Amino acid sequence: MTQPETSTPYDHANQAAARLAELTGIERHDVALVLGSGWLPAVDALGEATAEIATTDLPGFSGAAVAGHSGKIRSVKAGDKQLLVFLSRTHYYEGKGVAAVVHGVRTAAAAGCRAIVLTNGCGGLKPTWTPGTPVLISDHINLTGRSPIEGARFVDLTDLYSSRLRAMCREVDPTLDEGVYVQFPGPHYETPAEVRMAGILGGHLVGMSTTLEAIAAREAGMEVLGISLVTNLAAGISDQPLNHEEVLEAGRAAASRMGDLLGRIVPRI
Ligand code: 8IG
Repeated sequence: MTQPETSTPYDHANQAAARLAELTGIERHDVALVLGSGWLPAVDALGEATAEIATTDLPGFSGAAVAGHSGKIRSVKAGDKQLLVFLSRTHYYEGKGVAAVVHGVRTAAAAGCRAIVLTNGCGGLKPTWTPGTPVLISDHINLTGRSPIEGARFVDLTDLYSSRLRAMCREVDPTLDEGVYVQFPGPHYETPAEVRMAGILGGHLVGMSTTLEAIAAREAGMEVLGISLVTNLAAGISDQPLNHEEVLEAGRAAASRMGDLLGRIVPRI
Protein backbone atom coordinates (compact mmCIF):
# COMPACT_ATOMS: atom_id res chain seq x y z
CA MET A 1 0.00 0.00 0.00
CA THR A 2 1.45 3.38 -0.90
CA GLN A 3 1.29 5.99 1.84
CA PRO A 4 0.08 9.49 1.16
CA GLU A 5 3.02 11.89 1.12
CA THR A 6 1.91 13.55 4.31
CA SER A 7 2.24 10.37 6.41
CA THR A 8 5.19 10.35 8.78
CA PRO A 9 7.25 7.60 10.47
CA TYR A 10 5.12 8.29 13.57
CA ASP A 11 1.94 7.54 11.58
CA HIS A 12 3.51 4.27 10.37
CA ALA A 13 4.32 3.35 13.97
CA ASN A 14 0.73 4.07 15.02
CA GLN A 15 -0.51 1.81 12.22
CA ALA A 16 1.90 -0.96 13.26
CA ALA A 17 0.80 -0.62 16.91
CA ALA A 18 -2.87 -0.89 15.91
CA ARG A 19 -2.18 -4.09 13.94
CA LEU A 20 -0.06 -5.40 16.82
CA ALA A 21 -3.00 -4.93 19.19
CA GLU A 22 -5.25 -6.85 16.78
CA LEU A 23 -2.82 -9.73 16.26
CA THR A 24 -1.83 -10.14 19.92
CA GLY A 25 -5.22 -9.34 21.39
CA ILE A 26 -3.37 -7.02 23.80
CA GLU A 27 -4.51 -3.42 23.71
CA ARG A 28 -1.49 -1.91 25.46
CA HIS A 29 2.02 -3.11 26.29
CA ASP A 30 4.07 -1.78 29.21
CA VAL A 31 7.75 -2.49 28.62
CA ALA A 32 9.60 -3.19 25.36
CA LEU A 33 12.73 -5.28 24.99
CA VAL A 34 15.01 -5.50 21.99
CA LEU A 35 17.26 -8.56 21.92
CA GLY A 36 20.69 -8.18 20.37
CA SER A 37 23.33 -10.70 19.34
CA GLY A 38 23.72 -13.33 22.02
CA TRP A 39 20.53 -12.42 23.91
CA LEU A 40 18.00 -14.61 22.10
CA PRO A 41 18.60 -17.71 24.26
CA ALA A 42 17.68 -15.61 27.34
CA VAL A 43 14.16 -14.85 26.12
CA ASP A 44 12.36 -17.80 27.67
CA ALA A 45 13.33 -16.68 31.18
CA LEU A 46 11.09 -13.62 30.77
CA GLY A 47 7.85 -15.53 31.01
CA GLU A 48 5.16 -17.24 28.96
CA ALA A 49 4.61 -15.82 25.46
CA THR A 50 0.93 -14.99 25.04
CA ALA A 51 1.47 -14.37 21.31
CA GLU A 52 4.25 -14.53 18.76
CA ILE A 53 4.01 -12.75 15.44
CA ALA A 54 6.37 -12.18 12.53
CA THR A 55 7.62 -8.58 12.22
CA THR A 56 6.60 -8.79 8.57
CA ASP A 57 2.94 -9.13 9.69
CA LEU A 58 3.11 -5.49 10.81
CA PRO A 59 3.30 -2.50 8.47
CA GLY A 60 6.73 -0.96 8.09
CA PHE A 61 8.94 -3.93 9.03
CA SER A 62 11.10 -6.01 6.71
CA GLY A 63 12.61 -9.45 7.44
CA ALA A 64 15.67 -10.14 9.64
CA ALA A 65 19.00 -9.98 7.85
CA VAL A 66 21.47 -11.61 10.25
CA ALA A 67 21.91 -15.24 11.35
CA GLY A 68 20.99 -15.48 15.03
CA HIS A 69 18.45 -12.67 14.71
CA SER A 70 14.92 -13.92 14.13
CA GLY A 71 12.25 -11.56 12.81
CA LYS A 72 9.69 -12.22 15.51
CA ILE A 73 7.88 -10.19 18.12
CA ARG A 74 6.55 -11.78 21.29
CA SER A 75 3.97 -10.52 23.70
CA VAL A 76 4.98 -11.88 27.09
CA LYS A 77 3.12 -11.73 30.39
CA ALA A 78 5.65 -11.15 33.19
CA GLY A 79 3.99 -10.61 36.55
CA ASP A 80 1.77 -7.54 36.23
CA LYS A 81 3.62 -6.32 33.11
CA GLN A 82 2.89 -7.03 29.48
CA LEU A 83 6.20 -7.12 27.61
CA LEU A 84 6.74 -6.50 23.94
CA VAL A 85 9.86 -8.44 22.97
CA PHE A 86 11.59 -7.86 19.65
CA LEU A 87 13.66 -10.96 18.88
CA SER A 88 15.63 -9.04 16.29
CA ARG A 89 16.33 -5.51 15.17
CA THR A 90 16.98 -3.65 11.93
CA HIS A 91 20.60 -2.47 11.84
CA TYR A 92 21.86 0.77 10.37
CA TYR A 93 24.28 -1.18 8.16
CA GLU A 94 21.38 -2.82 6.29
CA GLY A 95 21.01 0.45 4.42
CA LYS A 96 17.23 0.70 4.89
CA GLY A 97 17.57 4.12 6.46
CA VAL A 98 17.37 5.44 10.00
CA ALA A 99 13.55 5.42 10.07
CA ALA A 100 13.60 1.64 9.50
CA VAL A 101 16.17 1.22 12.31
CA VAL A 102 13.88 2.89 14.87
CA HIS A 103 10.48 1.72 13.57
CA GLY A 104 10.27 -0.99 16.25
CA VAL A 105 11.04 1.52 19.00
CA ARG A 106 8.38 3.91 17.73
CA THR A 107 5.90 1.05 17.40
CA ALA A 108 6.60 0.07 21.02
CA ALA A 109 5.98 3.65 22.13
CA ALA A 110 2.76 3.76 20.11
CA ALA A 111 1.74 0.44 21.72
CA GLY A 112 1.93 2.09 25.13
CA CYS A 113 5.41 1.12 26.35
CA ARG A 114 6.81 3.60 28.89
CA ALA A 115 10.23 1.96 29.10
CA ILE A 116 12.48 0.05 26.75
CA VAL A 117 15.36 -2.31 27.38
CA LEU A 118 17.86 -2.20 24.52
CA THR A 119 20.30 -5.11 24.56
CA ASN A 120 23.17 -5.79 22.22
CA GLY A 121 26.24 -7.91 21.70
CA CYS A 122 29.41 -5.88 21.39
CA GLY A 123 33.15 -5.72 21.66
CA GLY A 124 34.73 -4.70 24.95
CA LEU A 125 37.75 -2.46 25.51
CA LYS A 126 38.44 -3.57 29.09
CA PRO A 127 40.49 -6.78 29.10
CA THR A 128 38.76 -7.84 32.34
CA TRP A 129 35.44 -8.07 30.45
CA THR A 130 35.76 -11.66 29.28
CA PRO A 131 33.25 -12.86 26.64
CA GLY A 132 29.87 -13.31 28.30
CA THR A 133 30.15 -10.27 30.60
CA PRO A 134 27.03 -8.03 30.76
CA VAL A 135 27.73 -4.28 31.06
CA LEU A 136 25.21 -1.49 31.70
CA ILE A 137 25.36 1.30 29.12
CA SER A 138 25.93 4.58 30.98
CA ASP A 139 26.09 6.82 27.90
CA HIS A 140 26.88 6.61 24.22
CA ILE A 141 28.88 8.10 21.37
CA ASN A 142 27.00 7.89 18.07
CA LEU A 143 29.53 7.63 15.25
CA THR A 144 26.93 7.03 12.56
CA GLY A 145 26.67 10.79 12.12
CA ARG A 146 22.90 10.34 11.83
CA SER A 147 19.81 11.07 13.90
CA PRO A 148 16.48 9.25 13.71
CA ILE A 149 14.81 12.65 14.16
CA GLU A 150 14.21 15.07 11.32
CA GLY A 151 13.44 18.74 11.70
CA ALA A 152 13.75 21.22 14.54
CA ARG A 153 13.09 18.82 17.42
CA PHE A 154 15.83 19.39 19.97
CA VAL A 155 15.67 16.34 22.20
CA ASP A 156 17.60 16.40 25.48
CA LEU A 157 19.90 13.36 25.85
CA THR A 158 21.20 14.13 29.36
CA ASP A 159 20.63 10.93 31.36
CA LEU A 160 19.54 9.14 28.15
CA TYR A 161 20.36 5.82 29.82
CA SER A 162 18.22 6.15 32.92
CA SER A 163 20.33 6.41 36.08
CA ARG A 164 17.27 5.23 38.02
CA LEU A 165 17.09 1.99 36.03
CA ARG A 166 20.86 1.48 36.20
CA ALA A 167 20.79 1.83 39.98
CA MET A 168 17.94 -0.70 40.12
CA CYS A 169 20.01 -3.13 38.01
CA ARG A 170 22.99 -2.81 40.33
CA GLU A 171 20.74 -3.58 43.28
CA VAL A 172 19.70 -6.75 41.49
CA ASP A 173 23.31 -7.58 40.55
CA PRO A 174 26.01 -5.53 42.32
CA THR A 175 28.72 -7.04 40.10
CA LEU A 176 27.37 -5.20 37.03
CA ASP A 177 29.87 -2.79 35.51
CA GLU A 178 29.00 0.28 33.40
CA GLY A 179 30.48 1.70 30.21
CA VAL A 180 30.11 4.15 27.34
CA TYR A 181 28.88 2.46 24.17
CA VAL A 182 30.31 3.63 20.86
CA GLN A 183 28.24 2.86 17.79
CA PHE A 184 30.20 2.43 14.58
CA PRO A 185 28.23 2.17 11.32
CA GLY A 186 29.52 -1.35 10.51
CA PRO A 187 28.99 -3.93 9.11
CA HIS A 188 32.75 -4.47 9.25
CA TYR A 189 34.32 -4.63 12.69
CA GLU A 190 36.75 -1.90 13.74
CA THR A 191 40.43 -1.73 13.02
CA PRO A 192 42.65 -1.80 16.11
CA ALA A 193 43.36 1.92 15.52
CA GLU A 194 39.61 2.68 15.54
CA VAL A 195 39.22 0.75 18.78
CA ARG A 196 42.06 2.80 20.31
CA MET A 197 40.28 5.94 19.06
CA ALA A 198 37.05 4.83 20.73
CA GLY A 199 38.96 4.45 23.98
CA ILE A 200 40.58 7.89 23.66
CA LEU A 201 37.11 9.37 23.06
CA GLY A 202 35.89 7.88 26.34
CA GLY A 203 34.29 4.70 25.03
CA HIS A 204 34.39 1.26 26.62
CA LEU A 205 32.15 -0.80 24.31
CA VAL A 206 32.01 -0.92 20.51
CA GLY A 207 29.04 -2.08 18.48
CA MET A 208 26.74 -1.49 15.54
CA SER A 209 23.36 -0.75 17.11
CA THR A 210 21.44 0.83 19.99
CA THR A 211 22.28 4.55 19.85
CA LEU A 212 19.74 5.55 17.20
CA GLU A 213 17.09 3.44 18.94
CA ALA A 214 17.88 5.04 22.31
CA ILE A 215 17.51 8.52 20.78
CA ALA A 216 14.16 7.62 19.19
CA ALA A 217 12.99 6.09 22.48
CA ARG A 218 13.86 9.24 24.38
CA GLU A 219 12.16 11.38 21.75
CA ALA A 220 9.05 9.23 22.29
CA GLY A 221 9.27 9.80 26.05
CA MET A 222 10.34 6.30 27.04
CA GLU A 223 12.77 5.54 29.83
CA VAL A 224 15.78 3.69 28.39
CA LEU A 225 17.83 0.86 29.86
CA GLY A 226 20.79 -0.32 27.77
CA ILE A 227 22.63 -3.55 28.48
CA SER A 228 25.54 -4.81 26.42
CA LEU A 229 26.76 -8.36 26.40
CA VAL A 230 30.49 -8.29 25.73
CA THR A 231 30.83 -11.22 23.38
CA ASN A 232 34.38 -10.50 22.29
CA LEU A 233 37.30 -8.28 23.14
CA ALA A 234 37.40 -5.42 20.61
CA ALA A 235 39.87 -5.68 17.73
CA GLY A 236 43.45 -5.27 18.85
CA ILE A 237 42.58 -5.62 22.57
CA SER A 238 43.11 -9.31 22.10
CA ASP A 239 45.30 -10.77 19.34
CA GLN A 240 42.42 -13.02 18.19
CA PRO A 241 40.51 -12.19 15.00
CA LEU A 242 36.75 -11.50 15.36
CA ASN A 243 34.21 -14.02 14.17
CA HIS A 244 30.38 -13.89 14.16
CA GLU A 245 30.06 -17.58 15.09
CA GLU A 246 32.09 -16.95 18.27
CA VAL A 247 29.74 -14.08 19.09
CA LEU A 248 26.77 -16.44 18.91
CA GLU A 249 28.62 -19.05 20.96
CA ALA A 250 29.44 -16.50 23.70
CA GLY A 251 25.72 -15.69 23.77
CA ARG A 252 24.74 -19.34 24.12
CA ALA A 253 27.29 -19.78 26.91
CA ALA A 254 26.02 -16.67 28.75
CA ALA A 255 22.32 -17.41 28.12
CA SER A 256 21.35 -18.64 31.55
CA ARG A 257 23.04 -15.68 33.30
CA MET A 258 21.41 -13.17 30.88
CA GLY A 259 18.04 -14.88 31.25
CA ASP A 260 18.32 -14.75 35.02
CA LEU A 261 19.39 -11.08 34.88
CA LEU A 262 16.53 -10.01 32.59
CA GLY A 263 14.06 -12.13 34.52
CA ARG A 264 14.96 -10.26 37.72
CA ILE A 265 15.30 -6.77 36.22
CA VAL A 266 12.25 -6.51 33.97
CA PRO A 267 9.57 -6.97 36.67
CA ARG A 268 11.16 -4.08 38.60
CA ILE A 269 11.12 -1.56 35.74
I1 8IG B 1 28.77 -9.08 18.90
O1 8IG B 1 33.75 -5.95 18.33
C1 8IG B 1 29.88 -7.58 18.29
N1 8IG B 1 29.35 -6.59 17.62
N2 8IG B 1 31.41 -2.78 16.01
N3 8IG B 1 32.60 -4.38 17.18
C2 8IG B 1 31.44 -3.94 16.64
N4 8IG B 1 30.31 -4.60 16.72
C3 8IG B 1 30.34 -5.76 17.38
C4 8IG B 1 31.49 -6.27 17.95
C5 8IG B 1 32.70 -5.55 17.84
N5 8IG B 1 31.19 -7.46 18.52
